[in-house]
Amino acid sequence: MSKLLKEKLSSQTESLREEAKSIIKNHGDKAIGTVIIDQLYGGMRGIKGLICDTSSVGLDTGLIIRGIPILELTDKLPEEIFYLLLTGSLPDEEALKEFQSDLYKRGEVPSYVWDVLNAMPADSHPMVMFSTAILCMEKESEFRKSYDEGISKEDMWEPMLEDCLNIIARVPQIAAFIYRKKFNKGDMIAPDPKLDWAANLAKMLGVKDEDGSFAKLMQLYMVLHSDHEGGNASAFTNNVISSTLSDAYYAFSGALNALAGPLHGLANQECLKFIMKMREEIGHTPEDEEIKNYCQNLLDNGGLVSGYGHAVLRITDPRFTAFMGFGDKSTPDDEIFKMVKQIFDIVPKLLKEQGKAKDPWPNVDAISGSLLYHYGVKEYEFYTVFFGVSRILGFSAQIILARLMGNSIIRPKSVTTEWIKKETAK
Ligand code: HAX
Repeated sequence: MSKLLKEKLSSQTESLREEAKSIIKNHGDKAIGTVIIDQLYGGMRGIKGLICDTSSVGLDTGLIIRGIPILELTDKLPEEIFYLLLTGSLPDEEALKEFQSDLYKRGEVPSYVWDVLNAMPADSHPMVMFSTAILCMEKESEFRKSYDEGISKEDMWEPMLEDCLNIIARVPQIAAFIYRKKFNKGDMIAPDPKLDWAANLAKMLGVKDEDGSFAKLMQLYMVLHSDHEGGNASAFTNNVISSTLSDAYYAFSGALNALAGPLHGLANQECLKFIMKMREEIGHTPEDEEIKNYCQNLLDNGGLVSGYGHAVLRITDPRFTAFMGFGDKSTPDDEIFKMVKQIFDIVPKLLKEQGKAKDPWPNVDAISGSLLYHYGVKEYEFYTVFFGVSRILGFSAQIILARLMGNSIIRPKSVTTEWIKKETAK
């Protein structure tokens, strides 16, 4: 076990619990908002109903991790980001080294996972394979074992931490296995103890990377996708499942299934698909006017421009900006990357003119695929798996803290249409 990480968390336990108790005691009955009927029909959008301390997303700031804007964290390692998400501060060198070596020791994936993945139909989506791989490891859960042995509520965060660290350590290998199996890339590639978590993922995928820039992309990718507060569809699913005292294997598998929807994490796959289709239908690398006409036509026919719009943001997603900076440096002449930039110049204006989308700006999914494609990961069905590997850092931090705080089971109230009709008739 990563001693320094556990000690750090342990030392915060009492004050965090006292703080929550005092807030509830002194302000528990204060209203912090109203709920209007529109929100019941609109996916509960904007209703403040959860506490999540790992990160926040401001409509005009984007992702902020423990008070630090994401654009100030782009040179960090995902391991450092996990430490920050969980404890509120970045690790020093000693804590980072200890944490990395702990993760490496936990990295062995049970062999039955390979058997399960090998037995799946060849046309299974990589997200189905990923979610299944996590779920089939549930029998490893220390949390469930401890629960069965009668662990007290106060101590539940410890086996939850244990499970999460085991899963974090194993997902790069699982993702790489899925990639290599599904797309016939050959045998598994072993991890290298000298490499960090993201660099190991890059290595095990087997992508040609002579100058190490694909490993750098993986590092940035894993940092940018690590968390996005607690109310987005996958994080919410993760929180709901774990609030029933289900363990992390159940929670992550379920959360990944939510991430796999085209309005959420699958948008990165859909976005690249959209760009390739546009290029194919136009018949050549399109000029600005051709992109404008194509997108206008799509919107006129009720289509969605994948990678644009957001439930919370009202600015260009800073994660998009970070990827743009990477692409400008590393892949400036790439044809698809250039199309992403053209679309960025054109689509916000079209969405504003259409006047439906509340946020006409690009989100992270509008660009991530173009960079992966440049480095030879052309199988866009796989892209959401990268998102999931990274987001498991945030899922983990959120449910470890939820158990540490002893959060209640999540159970909002639903009402019937009849009830609404009666209320509005009053
Ligand atoms: N293209 C066309 N129309 C869009 C649009 C887009 N990119 N974004 C929103 N709209 C439309 C909506 O479909 C909705 O239309 P109707 O009223 O006809 O139903 C209207 O504009 C209002 O929607 P909104 O309130 O602005 O957006 P929501 O909060 O309901 O949904 C979404 C936010 C991200 C789901 C939405 O913008 C969307 O579908 N975008 C494209 C898919 C996408 O990029 N998803 C990834 C989001 C980031 C993420 O979660 N990554 O994992």
